[in-house]
Amino acid sequence: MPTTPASCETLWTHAQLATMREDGNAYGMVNDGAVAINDGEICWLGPSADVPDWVSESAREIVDCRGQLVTPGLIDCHTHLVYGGDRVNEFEQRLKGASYEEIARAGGGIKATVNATREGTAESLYAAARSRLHSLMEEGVTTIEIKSGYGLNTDTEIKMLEVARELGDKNPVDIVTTFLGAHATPPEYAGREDEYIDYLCDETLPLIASLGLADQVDAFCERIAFSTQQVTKIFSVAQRLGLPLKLHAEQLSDSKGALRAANMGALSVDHLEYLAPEDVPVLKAHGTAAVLLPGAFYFLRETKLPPIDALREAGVPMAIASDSNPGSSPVGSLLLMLSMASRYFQLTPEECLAGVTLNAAKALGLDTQAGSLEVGKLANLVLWNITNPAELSYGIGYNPCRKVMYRGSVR
Ligand code: DI6
Ligand code: FE
Repeated sequence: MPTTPASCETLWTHAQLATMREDGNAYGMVNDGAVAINDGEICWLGPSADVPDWVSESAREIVDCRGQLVTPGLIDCHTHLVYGGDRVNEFEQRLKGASYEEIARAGGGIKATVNATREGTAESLYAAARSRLHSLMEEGVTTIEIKSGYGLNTDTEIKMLEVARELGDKNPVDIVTTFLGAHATPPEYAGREDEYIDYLCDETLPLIASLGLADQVDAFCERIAFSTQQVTKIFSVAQRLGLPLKLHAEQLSDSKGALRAANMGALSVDHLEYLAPEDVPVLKAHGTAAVLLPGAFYFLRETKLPPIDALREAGVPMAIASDSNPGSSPVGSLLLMLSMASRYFQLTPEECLAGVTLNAAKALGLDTQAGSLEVGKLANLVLWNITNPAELSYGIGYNPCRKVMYRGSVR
């Protein structure tokens, strides 16, 4: 039987290839490596000296990386990129002594952004989010998760998710959308939290699922937000609709949300400063990733550290994300999060890079197609102006990103 000869479109050679595959080598490194791309996917990868003839003979474009670092495209697995307005005035209040929780309880905080997001047109929300998106993309981000949660009514939640989808349609980046209706109680339901949850469960979430606007479902489990029982209710509906789960958990206190989410098979639990070390094995048992958000830790001047040693010891995948949002993490740089994760959380540079590649893919359930350089995975690659991957965590405010390939095309 004649077979179609294998061919490839692009070949990058002579790179320090930090594949991030779990092969026992630090960074899954291939020294002086080459990677071949065809039809948006990686079709061959190995030492430059071993490039097979079918690759070198068919490649239409060959890029000599001159010994520089190539990594998988970065993944920001937790953002609130779409929102109206800003919270600069609240920042000033906090500098004069008010706490994040006090401001939230006084009707500011998330609620202020809800008002601005309800008032914003889809066009204005798109324009503001696009500029934030581009800041992240300039550093080699090729996949971004975006949550709703500043609408808190059906129409505005839909508007946010449509804007997020539009960002993915119009920009060379993959967008994963998350329904976060249970982010806060809207003013019209003040004091009637359970009724708000029922509204989300009976009306908003089923409609959003039927429109295909959400890839996953998140909630904020916290004493200023929703209880584990309320979260369980919305998660049960999500499960019935076939949507994967994740949870903002243990950010300000230990309400055992992470345990509940892991027991329900959540892809990730996020924040985790107040997670009890003894609860960590439950995350491991259910394959739930831990998403660390050093930008919020920094911006809220948190001092309680997530249980990093316990997470590491248990082998829970640790992801790092920007949590980009106007209230607790006004962050436009994922690389800065690597610096913060290494300095505040003592993550090694290898853990930091895994946190924005393979482990971030795990937190989104995308690790079969993204997060590492492996044959058959998406051709999302970054060529950096550095040779040692540790420099990505070491530099503060540098952007050594030189070239980004997204699904096989340089953008
Ligand atoms: N935790 C956070 O850090 C963000 N949301 C959440 O559940 C903050 C959102 C905001 O303050 O606007
Ligand atoms: Fe968040």
